[in-house]
Amino acid sequence: IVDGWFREISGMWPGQAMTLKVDKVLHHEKSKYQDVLVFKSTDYGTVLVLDNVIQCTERDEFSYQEMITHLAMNSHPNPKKVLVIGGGDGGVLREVVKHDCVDEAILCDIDEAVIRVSKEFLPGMAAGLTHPKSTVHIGDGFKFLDDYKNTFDVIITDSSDPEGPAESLFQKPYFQLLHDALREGGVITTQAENQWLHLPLITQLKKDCKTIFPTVEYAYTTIPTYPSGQIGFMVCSKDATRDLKTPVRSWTAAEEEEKCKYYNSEIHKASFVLPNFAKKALQ
Ligand code: AAT
Repeated sequence: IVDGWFREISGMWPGQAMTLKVDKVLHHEKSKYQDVLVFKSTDYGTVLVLDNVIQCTERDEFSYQEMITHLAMNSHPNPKKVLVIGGGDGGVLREVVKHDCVDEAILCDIDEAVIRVSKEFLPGMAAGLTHPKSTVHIGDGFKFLDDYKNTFDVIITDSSDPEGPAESLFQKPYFQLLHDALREGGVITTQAENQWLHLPLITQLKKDCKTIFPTVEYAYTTIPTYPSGQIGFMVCSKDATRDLKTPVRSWTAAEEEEKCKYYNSEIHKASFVLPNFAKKALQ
């Protein structure tokens, strides 16, 4: 923070940096895994930052949390058992339990500090952590997954960027674990970075996924406070006949408006439509 502004400077997005005006620093600590900062911004509500990278702001988090969740959930005919890797703020769990068919939602985040500070400073997201259907584990997602075979209908990886504790969650062995932890017909989504900044990484990720899953697609959402204003998702299914671009379940228009601020079944389809430069790279 310099002169009252937080600047998101990182080698992962060279030569550019999102800048947010700080009203007040609410919390700052070094956890076992990362630097954890929470501040109140002047215009984006409360902001959670890990290792100097913005994880969420109260103003625009719904775009990311709704899309990473409902793209997977609505690509499965009847998800009952759902796992979230990462997502310690609770926002993805909050979205998962909007689906009445869900019996159990389990979350595994590596850092207890994220869960603790979210409960204190981000109650709108942390509500997902204490929902009656939710169970929270603290641990490395990679190691956690290794203990489960043929168990989950949907697995959502809401992870931080590949520099730091989430590095293994972007590599091929992790996707094999995801595949094996799914039941038949299972679906995954993962945080899959930005097409303007990380096209080689996304291309490699898609290639790796294709060797493991029969159906693999990249989708993206718009979000002002993530680098370059967008973030993508790798969406994969164990079912070769599943068309991930078309939801297999949808809420009524009235329900969609009540439940979601960003996601609807039209935007589900549209989020897979890529500009030519990305489409070509990901072919
Ligand atoms: N919904 C908020 C967005 C996030 S949070 C990413 C979470 O992943 C953090 O809580 C972090 O503690 C957790 N995490 C990192 N590594 C692991 C791991 N190995 N196992 C389990 N959880 C992990 C993502 C923001 C994306 C930012 C885009 N620039």
